[in-house]
Formats: sequence, structure tokens, C-alpha cells
Amino acid sequence: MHCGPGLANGLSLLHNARRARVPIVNIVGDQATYHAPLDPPLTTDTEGLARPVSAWVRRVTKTETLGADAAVAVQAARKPPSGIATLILPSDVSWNEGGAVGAALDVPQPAKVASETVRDVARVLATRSPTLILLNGDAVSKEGLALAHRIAVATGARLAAPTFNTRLARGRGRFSLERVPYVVDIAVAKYADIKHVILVGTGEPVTFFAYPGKPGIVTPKDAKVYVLARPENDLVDALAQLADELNCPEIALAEGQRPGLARGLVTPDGAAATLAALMPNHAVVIDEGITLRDPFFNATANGPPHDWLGNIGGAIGGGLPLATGAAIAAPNRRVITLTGDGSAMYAVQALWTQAREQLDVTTIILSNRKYAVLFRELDGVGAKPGATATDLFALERPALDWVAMGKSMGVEAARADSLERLADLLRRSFSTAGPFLIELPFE
Ligand SMILES: Cc1ncc(C[n+]2csc(CCOP(=O)(O)OP(=O)(O)O)c2C)c(N)n1
Repeated sequence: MHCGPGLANGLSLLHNARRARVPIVNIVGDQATYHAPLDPPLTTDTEGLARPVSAWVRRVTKTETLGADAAVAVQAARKPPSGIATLILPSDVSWNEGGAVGAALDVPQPAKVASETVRDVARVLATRSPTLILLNGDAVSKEGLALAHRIAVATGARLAAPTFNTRLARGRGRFSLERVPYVVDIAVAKYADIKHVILVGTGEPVTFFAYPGKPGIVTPKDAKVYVLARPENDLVDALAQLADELNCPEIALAEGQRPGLARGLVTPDGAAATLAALMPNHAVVIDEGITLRDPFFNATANGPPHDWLGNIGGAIGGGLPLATGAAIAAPNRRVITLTGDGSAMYAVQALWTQAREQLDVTTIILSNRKYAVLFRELDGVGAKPGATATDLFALERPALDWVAMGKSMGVEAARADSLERLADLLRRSFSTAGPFLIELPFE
């Protein structure tokens, strides 16, 4: 990143990466050591900007130590539960002679959970009183999910992922998992009978915002909370230990029916079924669908195997850049981005990177031409939108032309006004290398 202001430009999405515990070494080039005191225009408190999103921050001061400092940055980023290591690199430190390659440093393995903790949690589950097991991180990998389902079947416990997940293994061959509903009243009603909550790599189910007169945690106040494992622990091992402790039998995976193609007018359920019917094996789905995300999540549960990457930090605009990163990291997998039209505007230049790098990304713009969720949020606090709020949350004055937007950045793009057309465009994109954008209008 380019000095403090360049870092500032990325902060909201680095916030998401921090919340998702993504290991990142973030190199911020900065003014030369002897130039900074002259107060040139890009001078700012770079460390101060970096700190809230970083697990580790260091300004390199000597060329001789640069290699070793970089090795510490890699180690800091990967140390469980992993995070962002920011390495600030003044230009003279970088251009001077005398740099040396630093030796790679050991990265500790995630700590295993103590057997007493496993026994305590097993005792709770053995009572068979209504229990919710909340899972995230590696606990929602294919392996983690299989273990969690064994435990659930043997004990009658219910399973859920938080409303927003870092990366969830889904589709054929994986046990499915529901998410804690976003809407407070729905979530509260769903978990009203829960007596125990067991946390595996996540925190309690906190609502996105406060709402007057409503709880901030959706499980009942008197439910007892137990931590089986923290994010920095070996979560799959913790579940394996628990399954052993409870002698949970092996279970078979019951496969659901893959949705078929839907026809006619574009509806959320129809579009979701069409995507589930056509998506290729081992796709990576990026979920920034905001108010339209649930139908896609539900329909794809019985689709081919895929990974589902959510926006765990809540800062919108991460969808297109996250897709760009995923496509670079997994070049043999199709990346499918589901994004609200409002969210897609925040870092729309990621499309240009996708074109430049010829990344296999299919972007589906869920174009409802408004910030729909903000109307729901207003309703949640008991406010009625007046003319100003209604106008402010509308994305219609002027309307966004997503086909032109994609093409202007070198991404082939088309609009799907029917589900048949959506199916045609998806087929075309999935069988052609490089990025493609589909504008999908919703009422
Ligand atoms: C960085 C950031 N800015 C603003 C917000 C507030 N915000 C949350 S959702 C949203 C609008 C999303 O609109 P869109 O992507 O079109 O989805 P829709 O609500 O229409 O489904 C806004 C502005 C936020 N969460 N993060």
C-alpha cells in the first residue's frame, strides 16, 4: 500500500479481513526516513492507521534487518488465530544496499483443547437438554461439519453457523449447516427453548445492531454458555475429541435433490435455483447478497461441492475484491460473486483487476436499485422512512448501468431479464475463461 493514505483507502476491507482472521502481510511503503521530518504531503501517522486492523505492526528502520523483519511479519500473520501483520517500509530502507534474506521462522500449531474442557462439554451434552452448538473457522470445514453432525445426531443438539462466516464448506458430500438468522425476532423465536450454548471457534450470537427493547444476544439470557474451543485452538481436533468422549457413532450423509432450472420472470428463488442447477464443481461463492442472500444460500446447499465466503466484518464493498483474491488464490476454481448493487459500488475497480488478470470470476449484480437493508434497519428501530430517507436509499437518480460499468473496465457483461437468459449467461460464463458480469434486476 502507498503510505498512510493508501493504507487508509483499504482500511474498511482490512477490517473485514481482521474479523475473518485472514493471515495477511500488509506492506506499506512510506516516506524515506530522512524525508518524513520535512513533512511531505503523504506524511501521516501510518502506525496509527494500521493498528486497529493489525495483530502486529513494525516500521523497518534498517536495511540490514529488513529480511528478518519480514520473516517476523509472516510468522505474526500466521500465528493462530492468524491476523494482519503490517510492515511499514520507508523507501530508503528499501533501496539501500545491505539487505539479506531472512530465515523462515516457525509458526506454532493451533493449541489442542484440554481434555477436561472436552469432558465438561460432553457432560452438558449428555443431559440432552436443548443445546445449540455454534461453529465457525475450521469447525465448518468438511471434516469439522462431519464431526459436528455426528455429535448432533448422538446428543440431539442443534447446530448453527453465525450469521456471517469466513468460509463454509457446502454442497454435495458435505453436511449442511444453517446460519443464525439476521433478523432479531426470527432468531430469538428460533432459539427460545435453548438451555445451553456451546461455542466452537466463535462468540455468542450477537445481533448486527442494537434495536430498542430487543436483546443483543439472540439465545435466551438464562442459557448457559460453554466454550469448547477458541478461534486459536485446533477446532477439528476439539470436535474429534468431543465425538470420541461421547462415543458418537458414524453417520451417513443424506444427499438432497439438486435444484433444477427455473423459468420465467426473475425472482430470488428462481435465480437461486438456476445458479444451483448450473454452478460448476468446487466453485468459490462470495456472499455479499445482503437482503437477497438467503435464497441463494438455501438453494445451493444441494448443489455441487463449493466453498462459501461471507462478509464477517460487515463492511460492505468487500465482495468484488474478495472474489479477485479468491480467483488468484485458487486459479482452477470458478469464483461466483453474489453482490448487492449498492455494495458493488464501494470497490468496483476490482472488476478492472479481474479483467487485467483474466480471472475466472462470474459477478452477479443483484440489482434492486436500492439500499434495501437500510429500510429494514429503519423499521427495526421503529422509524418510518420519510421522503428524504427514501430518496437517499434509492439508487435510481441516476440509475446504474451495470453492463456498461463492466464493459468500461474490460469485463464482458450482459443483463438477464428472465431466468432463461440467466441460465444462458451462466452457462456461457462457466464455460469461458476470464471474468463475466451479469446484471440481474429485481423488483
Ligand atoms: C463500509 C460500509 N458502509 C456502509 C455500510 C452500511 N450499509 C450496510 S448495507 C448497505 C446497503 C447495501 O445495499 P445493497 O448492496 O444494494 O444491498 P440491499 O440492501 O439492497 O440488499 C449499507 C449502505 C456498511 N455496512 N459498511
